Amino acid sequence: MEITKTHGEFIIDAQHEHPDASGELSSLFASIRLAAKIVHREINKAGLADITGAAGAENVQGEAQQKLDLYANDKFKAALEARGVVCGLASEEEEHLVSFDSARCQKGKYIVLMDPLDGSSNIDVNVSVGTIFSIYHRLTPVGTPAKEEDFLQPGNKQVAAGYIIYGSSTMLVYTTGQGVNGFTYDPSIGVFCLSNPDMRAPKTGTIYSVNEGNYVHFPEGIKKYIKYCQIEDKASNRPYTSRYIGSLVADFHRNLIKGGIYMYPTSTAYPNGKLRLLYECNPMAFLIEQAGGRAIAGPGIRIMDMVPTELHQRAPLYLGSSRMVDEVEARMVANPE
Ligand code: P6P
Repeated sequence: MEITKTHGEFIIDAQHEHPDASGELSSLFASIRLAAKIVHREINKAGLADITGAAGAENVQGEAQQKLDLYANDKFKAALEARGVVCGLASEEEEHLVSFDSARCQKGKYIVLMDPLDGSSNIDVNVSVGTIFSIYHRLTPVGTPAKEEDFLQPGNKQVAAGYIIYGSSTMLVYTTGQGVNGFTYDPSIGVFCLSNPDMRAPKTGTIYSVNEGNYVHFPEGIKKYIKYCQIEDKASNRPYTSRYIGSLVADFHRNLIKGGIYMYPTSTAYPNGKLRLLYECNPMAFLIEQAGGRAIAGPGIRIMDMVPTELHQRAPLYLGSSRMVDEVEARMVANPE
């Protein structure tokens, strides 16, 4: 097979376009690629390697930690620490922020937030899962330990964000603010190859993704939108199709390519929404906006403008094709809580 441009080559080209680039972000991405290859290998033999199944521990959210959650967290943490360009990390699997304490790492000018294995409850049933990451410049002085203020930045300050989806193939999809590009992993040669250059979210679509089991608890505007999706209207290609995998990265990836909207509204179980603002909502919001879509937490509330107050805070999330987000937003405005 003709090898298209590898991710390493793509990053070097991008670096040459920015003469002031120090190569540190390139090095950071090399560590992400390395950890992704290791996690890819374990996921693809999870059933054999006795690393599926709950590890017995619980994460800060009280969710049973699957062994692969912990494994992925450890591999990404180690890879990010090894190169001395990242001074600290926040993770769904870490109750507190991790400040890398070597003098070398404390000179690093980046911090990373991540969900090392989102959707991991699907591992045991062989459904696609993903790693989500978000990268910022640190705010505290280089040479000092990372502090919470480095992590509580609004999403509009992200330097880069992306995900690895471990599905029928493993893909890296990310942005540095210059559009969105997708790279497919070829395990036979161990490289990520450019497969989806300049990914664009269709302005509209016919797929809506939401856990309708929570319907009775949804805000009135969301109920109205779900009914709008289900009512026949050939002129606007309705009824839409309901597709919900229960794995944000998988639902997002499909909707990015085909057009669609993903919604995790407030509910009685999750009065502030379920997804985490810092390492799920913000990175996915950066990606969808760079691809021409929208991401809001409510009417007029752009996800990336929200100022975080806690590492693991949650937020409602409505993101995808811009016109579909417009549609749900209009119904939230017309039916205020
Ligand atoms: P529910 C996985 O736990 C996750 O964080 C997302 O990946 C997914 O979209 C959502 O939660 C599923 O939540 O409540 O519908 O099972």
